[in-house]
Amino acid sequence: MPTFADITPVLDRLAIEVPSWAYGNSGTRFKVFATPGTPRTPQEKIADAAQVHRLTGLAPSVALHIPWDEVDDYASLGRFAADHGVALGTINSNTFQDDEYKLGSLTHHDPAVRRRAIDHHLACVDIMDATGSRDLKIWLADGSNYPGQADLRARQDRLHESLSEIYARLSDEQRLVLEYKFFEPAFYHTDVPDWGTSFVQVSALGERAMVCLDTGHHAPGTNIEFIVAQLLRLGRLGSFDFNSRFYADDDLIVGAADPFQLFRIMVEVVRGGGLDEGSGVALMLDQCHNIEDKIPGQIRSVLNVQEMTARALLLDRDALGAAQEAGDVLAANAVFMDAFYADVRPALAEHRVARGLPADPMAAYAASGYQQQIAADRVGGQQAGWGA
Ligand code: PSV
Ligand code: MN
Ligand code: MN
Repeated sequence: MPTFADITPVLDRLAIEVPSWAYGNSGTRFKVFATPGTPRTPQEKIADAAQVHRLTGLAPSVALHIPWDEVDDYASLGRFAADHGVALGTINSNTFQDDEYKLGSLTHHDPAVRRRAIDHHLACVDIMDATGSRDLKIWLADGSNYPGQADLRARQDRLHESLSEIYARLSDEQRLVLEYKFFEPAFYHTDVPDWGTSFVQVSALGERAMVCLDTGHHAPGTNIEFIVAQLLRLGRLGSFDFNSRFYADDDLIVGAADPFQLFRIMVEVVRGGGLDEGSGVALMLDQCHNIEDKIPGQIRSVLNVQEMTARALLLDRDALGAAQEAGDVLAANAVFMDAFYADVRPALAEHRVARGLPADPMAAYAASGYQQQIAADRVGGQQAGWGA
Protein backbone atom coordinates (compact mmCIF):
# COMPACT_ATOMS: atom_id res chain seq x y z
CA MET A 1 0.00 0.00 0.00
CA PRO A 2 1.34 3.50 -0.77
CA THR A 3 2.16 5.60 2.28
CA PHE A 4 0.42 8.86 3.09
CA ALA A 5 3.61 10.70 2.13
CA ASP A 6 3.38 9.10 -1.33
CA ILE A 7 -0.04 10.56 -1.96
CA THR A 8 0.56 14.03 -0.50
CA PRO A 9 1.54 15.69 -3.81
CA VAL A 10 -1.82 14.73 -5.31
CA LEU A 11 -3.71 15.84 -2.22
CA ASP A 12 -1.86 19.15 -2.34
CA ARG A 13 -3.38 19.97 -5.70
CA LEU A 14 -6.87 18.69 -5.00
CA ALA A 15 -9.35 21.43 -5.90
CA ILE A 16 -13.11 21.24 -5.57
CA GLU A 17 -15.24 24.00 -7.04
CA VAL A 18 -18.18 25.13 -4.92
CA PRO A 19 -21.49 26.37 -6.37
CA SER A 20 -22.72 29.87 -5.56
CA TRP A 21 -26.25 28.52 -5.22
CA ALA A 22 -25.31 26.29 -2.30
CA TYR A 23 -25.16 29.39 -0.10
CA GLY A 24 -28.67 30.58 -0.92
CA ASN A 25 -31.83 29.32 0.72
CA SER A 26 -33.27 26.25 -0.91
CA GLY A 27 -35.83 23.61 -0.26
CA THR A 28 -38.33 21.35 -1.87
CA ARG A 29 -41.57 22.15 -3.62
CA PHE A 30 -43.17 21.96 -0.19
CA LYS A 31 -41.09 24.55 1.62
CA VAL A 32 -38.02 26.70 1.32
CA PHE A 33 -36.52 27.25 4.74
CA ALA A 34 -34.92 30.63 5.37
CA THR A 35 -31.57 30.45 7.14
CA PRO A 36 -30.28 33.46 9.09
CA GLY A 37 -27.26 34.97 7.39
CA THR A 38 -28.20 33.85 3.89
CA PRO A 39 -26.40 35.91 1.22
CA ARG A 40 -28.35 38.66 -0.51
CA THR A 41 -25.96 39.25 -3.38
CA PRO A 42 -23.49 37.28 -5.54
CA GLN A 43 -20.73 39.07 -3.62
CA GLU A 44 -22.01 37.70 -0.31
CA LYS A 45 -22.21 34.20 -1.78
CA ILE A 46 -18.59 34.52 -2.89
CA ALA A 47 -17.56 35.80 0.54
CA ASP A 48 -19.16 32.71 2.09
CA ALA A 49 -17.51 30.40 -0.42
CA ALA A 50 -14.18 32.01 0.47
CA GLN A 51 -14.66 30.80 4.06
CA VAL A 52 -14.73 27.23 2.80
CA HIS A 53 -11.42 27.69 1.02
CA ARG A 54 -9.83 29.63 3.86
CA LEU A 55 -10.48 26.80 6.31
CA THR A 56 -9.89 23.78 4.07
CA GLY A 57 -7.55 24.91 1.28
CA LEU A 58 -9.72 22.77 -0.98
CA ALA A 59 -12.14 25.11 -2.71
CA PRO A 60 -10.26 27.76 -4.69
CA SER A 61 -13.07 28.57 -7.14
CA VAL A 62 -16.78 29.32 -7.20
CA ALA A 63 -19.21 28.38 -9.96
CA LEU A 64 -21.79 30.98 -10.96
CA HIS A 65 -25.33 30.42 -12.23
CA ILE A 66 -26.70 32.95 -14.69
CA PRO A 67 -29.08 34.74 -14.18
CA TRP A 68 -29.09 33.95 -10.46
CA ASP A 69 -25.70 35.65 -10.11
CA GLU A 70 -26.30 38.45 -12.58
CA VAL A 71 -24.25 41.61 -11.97
CA ASP A 72 -23.43 44.65 -14.11
CA ASP A 73 -19.68 44.13 -14.13
CA TYR A 74 -18.30 40.59 -14.12
CA ALA A 75 -14.66 41.64 -14.33
CA SER A 76 -15.10 43.52 -11.08
CA LEU A 77 -16.91 40.51 -9.56
CA GLY A 78 -13.81 38.50 -10.52
CA ARG A 79 -11.61 41.03 -8.72
CA PHE A 80 -13.90 40.87 -5.70
CA ALA A 81 -13.47 37.09 -5.66
CA ALA A 82 -9.68 37.40 -6.00
CA ASP A 83 -9.61 39.85 -3.08
CA HIS A 84 -11.33 37.14 -1.05
CA GLY A 85 -8.79 34.50 -2.09
CA VAL A 86 -10.91 32.62 -4.62
CA ALA A 87 -11.51 32.66 -8.38
CA LEU A 88 -14.68 32.55 -10.41
CA GLY A 89 -15.07 29.20 -12.12
CA THR A 90 -17.66 27.48 -14.26
CA ILE A 91 -20.52 29.51 -15.66
CA ASN A 92 -23.83 27.64 -15.52
CA SER A 93 -26.57 28.67 -17.90
CA ASN A 94 -30.24 28.54 -16.99
CA THR A 95 -33.11 27.87 -19.36
CA PHE A 96 -35.46 26.31 -16.88
CA GLN A 97 -37.24 29.08 -15.06
CA ASP A 98 -38.93 31.03 -17.85
CA ASP A 99 -42.48 30.33 -19.05
CA GLU A 100 -41.21 30.48 -22.60
CA TYR A 101 -39.14 27.34 -21.99
CA LYS A 102 -42.06 25.24 -20.80
CA LEU A 103 -41.79 22.98 -23.85
CA GLY A 104 -38.02 23.17 -24.19
CA SER A 105 -35.19 25.57 -24.88
CA LEU A 106 -32.33 24.53 -27.18
CA THR A 107 -34.59 21.75 -28.51
CA HIS A 108 -37.82 23.77 -28.75
CA HIS A 109 -39.87 23.39 -31.94
CA ASP A 110 -40.24 27.18 -32.28
CA PRO A 111 -37.12 28.81 -33.79
CA ALA A 112 -37.83 32.02 -31.86
CA VAL A 113 -37.62 30.23 -28.52
CA ARG A 114 -34.49 28.38 -29.61
CA ARG A 115 -32.97 31.71 -30.63
CA ARG A 116 -33.62 33.13 -27.19
CA ALA A 117 -32.08 30.09 -25.51
CA ILE A 118 -29.01 30.19 -27.76
CA ASP A 119 -28.61 33.92 -27.13
CA HIS A 120 -28.68 33.29 -23.39
CA HIS A 121 -25.76 30.88 -23.80
CA LEU A 122 -23.87 33.36 -25.99
CA ALA A 123 -24.33 35.93 -23.23
CA CYS A 124 -22.92 33.39 -20.78
CA VAL A 125 -19.81 33.10 -22.96
CA ASP A 126 -19.47 36.90 -22.85
CA ILE A 127 -19.46 36.57 -19.07
CA MET A 128 -16.82 33.84 -19.27
CA ASP A 129 -14.66 36.21 -21.28
CA ALA A 130 -14.92 38.77 -18.50
CA THR A 131 -14.39 36.34 -15.62
CA GLY A 132 -11.73 34.22 -17.32
CA SER A 133 -13.86 31.12 -16.78
CA ARG A 134 -12.91 28.02 -18.72
CA ASP A 135 -16.19 26.08 -18.70
CA LEU A 136 -19.72 26.76 -19.83
CA LYS A 137 -21.87 24.14 -18.18
CA ILE A 138 -25.19 23.42 -19.82
CA TRP A 139 -27.91 21.52 -18.08
CA LEU A 140 -31.18 21.44 -19.96
CA ALA A 141 -34.57 20.90 -18.37
CA ASP A 142 -35.81 20.05 -21.88
CA GLY A 143 -38.07 17.05 -22.19
CA SER A 144 -41.70 16.02 -22.37
CA ASN A 145 -44.30 14.59 -20.04
CA TYR A 146 -46.45 12.46 -22.33
CA PRO A 147 -45.79 9.99 -25.12
CA GLY A 148 -46.50 11.67 -28.44
CA GLN A 149 -46.07 15.16 -27.00
CA ALA A 150 -42.81 15.83 -28.83
CA ASP A 151 -40.77 14.59 -31.77
CA LEU A 152 -37.91 12.94 -29.88
CA ARG A 153 -35.66 12.63 -32.89
CA ALA A 154 -36.18 16.12 -34.29
CA ARG A 155 -35.30 17.50 -30.88
CA GLN A 156 -31.91 15.74 -31.01
CA ASP A 157 -31.26 17.38 -34.38
CA ARG A 158 -32.26 20.79 -33.07
CA LEU A 159 -30.10 20.27 -29.99
CA HIS A 160 -27.12 19.60 -32.22
CA GLU A 161 -27.75 22.76 -34.23
CA SER A 162 -28.16 24.91 -31.12
CA LEU A 163 -25.07 23.49 -29.41
CA SER A 164 -23.03 23.95 -32.59
CA GLU A 165 -23.77 27.66 -32.60
CA ILE A 166 -22.84 28.00 -28.94
CA TYR A 167 -19.68 25.92 -29.36
CA ALA A 168 -18.57 28.07 -32.30
CA ARG A 169 -18.64 31.13 -30.04
CA LEU A 170 -16.11 29.66 -27.55
CA SER A 171 -12.48 30.70 -27.57
CA ASP A 172 -9.72 28.09 -27.86
CA GLU A 173 -9.29 28.06 -24.08
CA GLN A 174 -12.96 27.61 -23.30
CA ARG A 175 -14.99 24.42 -23.10
CA LEU A 176 -18.63 23.41 -23.31
CA VAL A 177 -19.68 20.84 -20.73
CA LEU A 178 -23.04 19.12 -21.23
CA GLU A 179 -24.77 17.66 -18.21
CA TYR A 180 -27.24 14.78 -18.42
CA LYS A 181 -30.13 13.88 -16.16
CA PHE A 182 -32.48 10.95 -16.55
CA PHE A 183 -35.68 12.68 -15.44
CA GLU A 184 -37.05 15.82 -13.82
CA PRO A 185 -38.48 18.31 -14.38
CA ALA A 186 -39.78 16.34 -17.37
CA PHE A 187 -41.17 12.95 -16.48
CA TYR A 188 -41.60 11.04 -19.73
CA HIS A 189 -38.47 11.90 -21.68
CA THR A 190 -35.46 14.13 -21.16
CA ASP A 191 -33.49 15.37 -24.17
CA VAL A 192 -30.12 14.68 -22.55
CA PRO A 193 -31.01 11.78 -20.25
CA ASP A 194 -27.76 9.84 -20.06
CA TRP A 195 -24.01 9.92 -20.58
CA GLY A 196 -24.39 8.28 -23.98
CA THR A 197 -26.58 11.05 -25.33
CA SER A 198 -24.31 13.69 -23.87
CA PHE A 199 -21.31 11.90 -25.36
CA VAL A 200 -22.93 11.70 -28.80
CA GLN A 201 -23.84 15.38 -28.74
CA VAL A 202 -20.48 16.66 -27.49
CA SER A 203 -18.49 14.38 -29.78
CA ALA A 204 -20.27 15.95 -32.74
CA LEU A 205 -19.09 19.41 -31.65
CA GLY A 206 -15.34 19.10 -31.20
CA GLU A 207 -12.58 18.37 -28.75
CA ARG A 208 -13.46 21.10 -26.30
CA ALA A 209 -16.93 19.73 -25.68
CA MET A 210 -17.19 17.40 -22.71
CA VAL A 211 -19.64 15.53 -20.53
CA CYS A 212 -20.61 16.59 -17.01
CA LEU A 213 -21.45 13.76 -14.65
CA ASP A 214 -23.78 14.75 -11.82
CA THR A 215 -23.75 11.91 -9.33
CA GLY A 216 -27.46 12.43 -8.56
CA HIS A 217 -28.65 12.12 -12.14
CA HIS A 218 -28.89 8.36 -12.63
CA ALA A 219 -31.45 5.68 -12.04
CA PRO A 220 -31.05 3.89 -8.70
CA GLY A 221 -28.51 1.09 -8.90
CA THR A 222 -26.55 2.61 -11.79
CA ASN A 223 -22.85 1.76 -11.67
CA ILE A 224 -21.58 5.34 -11.79
CA GLU A 225 -17.92 4.43 -11.52
CA PHE A 226 -18.24 2.45 -14.73
CA ILE A 227 -19.46 5.60 -16.49
CA VAL A 228 -16.51 7.49 -15.00
CA ALA A 229 -14.10 4.88 -16.33
CA GLN A 230 -15.69 4.94 -19.76
CA LEU A 231 -15.76 8.72 -20.11
CA LEU A 232 -12.15 9.02 -18.96
CA ARG A 233 -11.19 6.31 -21.44
CA LEU A 234 -12.92 8.30 -24.16
CA GLY A 235 -11.30 11.56 -23.04
CA ARG A 236 -14.67 13.24 -22.53
CA LEU A 237 -15.12 13.55 -18.78
CA GLY A 238 -15.19 17.31 -18.36
CA SER A 239 -16.54 17.67 -14.87
CA PHE A 240 -18.34 16.23 -11.91
CA ASP A 241 -21.28 17.67 -10.08
CA PHE A 242 -20.89 15.92 -6.73
CA ASN A 243 -23.78 15.38 -4.36
CA SER A 244 -25.48 12.37 -2.85
CA ARG A 245 -28.92 10.94 -3.01
CA PHE A 246 -31.15 8.37 -1.44
CA TYR A 247 -34.02 8.53 -3.92
CA ALA A 248 -33.83 10.98 -6.81
CA ASP A 249 -31.85 14.18 -7.39
CA ASP A 250 -31.66 14.83 -3.66
CA ASP A 251 -28.60 17.15 -3.81
CA LEU A 252 -27.48 16.09 -0.34
CA ILE A 253 -23.93 16.37 0.98
CA VAL A 254 -21.57 14.33 -1.18
CA GLY A 255 -20.43 11.19 0.56
CA ALA A 256 -23.27 11.38 3.08
CA ALA A 257 -25.58 8.80 1.56
CA ASP A 258 -23.02 6.38 0.20
CA PRO A 259 -19.36 7.01 1.06
CA PHE A 260 -18.38 3.72 -0.57
CA GLN A 261 -19.80 4.87 -3.90
CA LEU A 262 -17.78 8.10 -3.64
CA PHE A 263 -14.69 5.99 -2.93
CA ARG A 264 -15.38 3.77 -5.96
CA ILE A 265 -15.82 6.83 -8.16
CA MET A 266 -12.55 8.35 -6.93
CA VAL A 267 -10.75 5.06 -7.55
CA GLU A 268 -11.76 5.29 -11.22
CA VAL A 269 -10.87 8.98 -11.37
CA VAL A 270 -7.37 8.16 -10.11
CA ARG A 271 -7.11 5.10 -12.40
CA GLY A 272 -8.11 7.17 -15.44
CA GLY A 273 -5.65 10.01 -14.76
CA GLY A 274 -8.34 12.44 -13.63
CA LEU A 275 -6.13 13.73 -10.80
CA ASP A 276 -2.94 13.86 -12.84
CA GLU A 277 -1.24 17.21 -13.23
CA GLY A 278 -3.01 19.19 -15.96
CA SER A 279 -6.02 16.88 -16.00
CA GLY A 280 -9.09 18.51 -17.52
CA VAL A 281 -11.49 16.92 -15.06
CA ALA A 282 -13.15 19.59 -12.90
CA LEU A 283 -14.40 18.41 -9.51
CA MET A 284 -17.40 20.46 -8.46
CA LEU A 285 -20.16 20.32 -5.91
CA ASP A 286 -23.78 20.73 -6.95
CA GLN A 287 -25.68 20.67 -3.69
CA CYS A 288 -28.41 22.43 -1.81
CA HIS A 289 -28.47 22.68 1.95
CA ASN A 290 -32.14 22.78 2.79
CA ILE A 291 -32.05 22.31 6.55
CA GLU A 292 -28.40 22.61 7.60
CA ASP A 293 -26.17 25.68 7.68
CA LYS A 294 -24.72 26.17 4.25
CA ILE A 295 -21.07 27.05 4.86
CA PRO A 296 -20.36 24.12 7.21
CA GLY A 297 -22.40 21.97 4.83
CA GLN A 298 -19.97 22.88 2.08
CA ILE A 299 -16.96 22.41 4.36
CA ARG A 300 -18.18 18.93 5.25
CA SER A 301 -18.65 18.19 1.53
CA VAL A 302 -15.18 19.13 0.38
CA LEU A 303 -13.69 17.25 3.34
CA ASN A 304 -15.66 14.16 2.32
CA VAL A 305 -14.28 14.37 -1.20
CA GLN A 306 -10.77 14.84 0.16
CA GLU A 307 -11.14 11.88 2.48
CA MET A 308 -12.39 9.49 -0.19
CA THR A 309 -9.74 10.75 -2.59
CA ALA A 310 -7.04 9.96 -0.04
CA ARG A 311 -8.42 6.47 0.45
CA ALA A 312 -8.59 5.93 -3.31
CA LEU A 313 -4.99 7.09 -3.68
CA LEU A 314 -3.93 4.61 -1.01
CA LEU A 315 -5.29 1.68 -3.01
CA ASP A 316 -2.46 -0.81 -3.53
CA ARG A 317 -2.68 -1.04 -7.29
CA ASP A 318 0.20 -3.47 -7.61
CA ALA A 319 -1.40 -5.92 -5.22
CA LEU A 320 -4.78 -5.35 -6.85
CA GLY A 321 -3.37 -5.96 -10.33
CA ALA A 322 -1.61 -9.12 -9.17
CA ALA A 323 -4.78 -10.48 -7.62
CA GLN A 324 -6.77 -9.62 -10.73
CA GLU A 325 -4.19 -11.29 -12.99
CA ALA A 326 -4.23 -14.35 -10.78
CA GLY A 327 -8.01 -14.46 -11.02
CA ASP A 328 -8.15 -14.28 -7.24
CA VAL A 329 -11.55 -12.72 -6.74
CA LEU A 330 -11.49 -12.54 -2.96
CA ALA A 331 -7.92 -11.26 -2.72
CA ALA A 332 -8.68 -8.50 -5.24
CA ASN A 333 -11.77 -7.49 -3.32
CA ALA A 334 -9.84 -7.55 -0.03
CA VAL A 335 -7.17 -5.20 -1.42
CA PHE A 336 -9.91 -2.86 -2.61
CA MET A 337 -11.72 -2.90 0.73
CA ASP A 338 -8.49 -2.38 2.67
CA ALA A 339 -8.09 0.99 0.97
CA PHE A 340 -11.71 1.90 1.60
CA TYR A 341 -11.41 1.12 5.30
CA ALA A 342 -8.12 3.00 5.74
CA ASP A 343 -8.79 5.73 8.31
CA VAL A 344 -7.06 8.72 6.78
CA ARG A 345 -8.60 11.31 9.09
CA PRO A 346 -5.66 11.72 11.51
CA ALA A 347 -3.18 11.95 8.62
CA LEU A 348 -5.37 14.49 6.81
CA ALA A 349 -5.57 16.59 9.97
CA GLU A 350 -1.76 16.60 10.16
CA HIS A 351 -1.56 17.40 6.47
CA ARG A 352 -3.81 20.42 6.99
CA VAL A 353 -1.74 21.69 9.90
CA ALA A 354 1.41 21.32 7.80
CA ARG A 355 -0.24 23.58 5.22
CA GLY A 356 -1.15 26.19 7.81
CA LEU A 357 -4.79 25.16 7.94
CA PRO A 358 -6.88 24.19 10.95
CA ALA A 359 -6.72 20.50 11.81
CA ASP A 360 -10.51 20.46 12.14
CA PRO A 361 -12.12 22.94 9.70
CA MET A 362 -15.63 22.23 11.00
CA ALA A 363 -14.62 23.16 14.54
CA ALA A 364 -12.62 26.14 13.30
CA TYR A 365 -15.67 27.44 11.43
CA ALA A 366 -17.92 27.00 14.46
CA ALA A 367 -15.39 28.88 16.59
CA SER A 368 -14.81 31.65 14.06
CA GLY A 369 -18.01 33.57 14.79
CA TYR A 370 -18.61 34.04 11.04
CA GLN A 371 -22.05 32.39 11.16
CA GLN A 372 -23.21 34.66 13.99
CA GLN A 373 -21.77 37.68 12.22
CA ILE A 374 -23.61 37.07 8.93
CA ALA A 375 -26.80 36.23 10.79
CA ALA A 376 -26.59 39.63 12.48
CA ASP A 377 -25.51 41.55 9.37
CA ARG A 378 -27.70 40.12 6.66
CA VAL A 379 -31.42 40.45 6.62
CA GLY A 380 -33.61 39.10 3.83
CA GLY A 381 -31.24 36.58 2.28
CA GLN A 382 -31.77 35.26 -1.22
CA GLN A 383 -33.36 32.04 -2.22
CA ALA A 384 -31.17 29.94 -4.44
CA GLY A 385 -32.82 29.44 -7.77
CA TRP A 386 -34.57 26.20 -7.04
CA GLY A 387 -34.60 23.10 -9.20
CA ALA A 388 -31.18 21.70 -8.56
C1 PSV B 1 -29.91 20.12 -12.40
O1 PSV B 1 -30.55 19.21 -11.57
C2 PSV B 1 -28.63 20.63 -11.85
O2 PSV B 1 -27.94 19.55 -11.29
C3 PSV B 1 -27.78 21.36 -12.85
O3 PSV B 1 -26.42 21.16 -12.62
C4 PSV B 1 -28.06 22.77 -12.55
O4 PSV B 1 -27.13 23.64 -12.98
C5 PSV B 1 -28.12 22.70 -11.05
O5 PSV B 1 -28.90 21.54 -10.85
C6 PSV B 1 -28.73 23.88 -10.41
O6 PSV B 1 -30.08 24.00 -10.78
MN1 MN C 1 -25.81 19.28 -11.58
MN1 MN D 1 -29.12 18.01 -10.21
